[in-house]
Amino acid sequence: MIDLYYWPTPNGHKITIFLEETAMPYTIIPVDIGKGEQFQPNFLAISPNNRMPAIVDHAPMERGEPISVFESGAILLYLAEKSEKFLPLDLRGRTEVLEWLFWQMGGLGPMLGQNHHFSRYAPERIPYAIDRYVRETKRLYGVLNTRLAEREFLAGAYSIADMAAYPWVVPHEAQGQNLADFPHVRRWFEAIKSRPATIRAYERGAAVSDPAQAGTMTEEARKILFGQSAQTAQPGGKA
Ligand SMILES: N[C@@H](CCC(=O)N[C@@H](CS)C(=O)NCC(=O)O)C(=O)O
Repeated sequence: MIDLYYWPTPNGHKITIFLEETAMPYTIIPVDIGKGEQFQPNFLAISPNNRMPAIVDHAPMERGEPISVFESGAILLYLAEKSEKFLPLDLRGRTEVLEWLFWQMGGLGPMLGQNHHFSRYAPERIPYAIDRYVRETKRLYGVLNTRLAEREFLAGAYSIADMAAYPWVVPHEAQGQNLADFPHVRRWFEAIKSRPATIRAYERGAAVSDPAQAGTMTEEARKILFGQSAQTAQPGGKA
C-alpha cells in the first residue's frame, strides 16, 4: 500500500520505525544516495529536494490518485493522521507533539547533521566548525534531557515526535556526546531502542545497506553528496 523511498540513515529510520509500530504494509524502494539515485527523474518527481525519505500512498483516505509525500516530518504527520496513531486527537496533546516534531525537524536533525559533516566527513579538519556543532549538539541534548526529566516521552505517550528524534541520538558517540551526562535522555533512548518495532526497523535497514558502512564514504559518494549546486536537482542533474 505504501511505497517507501528509503536509505538507512537517521531520516530514513524515522519512517520505518513508524511503519513497523503500526504494521502498515509497505515496500522499501532503496534510494542509494551515495550512488546518486536521488537524482533519478522518477524520484525527483515526488521529492524535488533530492532527499529521501519519501512515500507514495497508493490507497489514500480520500481514494483517487496515489498521494506522494516528501520531508520526514510531513510523512510522519501524514501517516499518523491516516492511521490515527502516535498523534493525539485533542488540541493540546496534538500541539505538544507538533512542537517537538518541528523542534526535531528545524533543530536536532539539521544541527546534528552538520556535526556529522564536520566531525566525520569534511575533507579538512576545521576546529571552529567542529566545536560549533558539537556544542550545539550538547545544548540540544540538554534541552532533551530537561524535557524528559519529568515525563516518559517528549509529549504525552510515545509519539511521532519521539520517532523523529530517536534515530538522531543513535550515533551520539560519533557526535561527541556521552549519555552518562544526560541520564533522562539515556533512559528514554534505551526504552525506544528495546521496542520490538525499533529493532525490526533497524533490521530492515541493515538488509538494505550494511550498517558497518555507515559513517564511511567513497570518493564518488563524497562528490555526489557534497558537491551539489542549483543545477543538481534538475532531472538528470548530478553533482
Ligand atoms: N529535511 C529532510 C532531510 C532529509 C535528508 O537530509 N536526507 C538525506 C539523507 S539523511 C538525503 O537524502 N541526502 C541526499 C542528498 O544529500 O543528495 C527530511 O527530514 O526528510
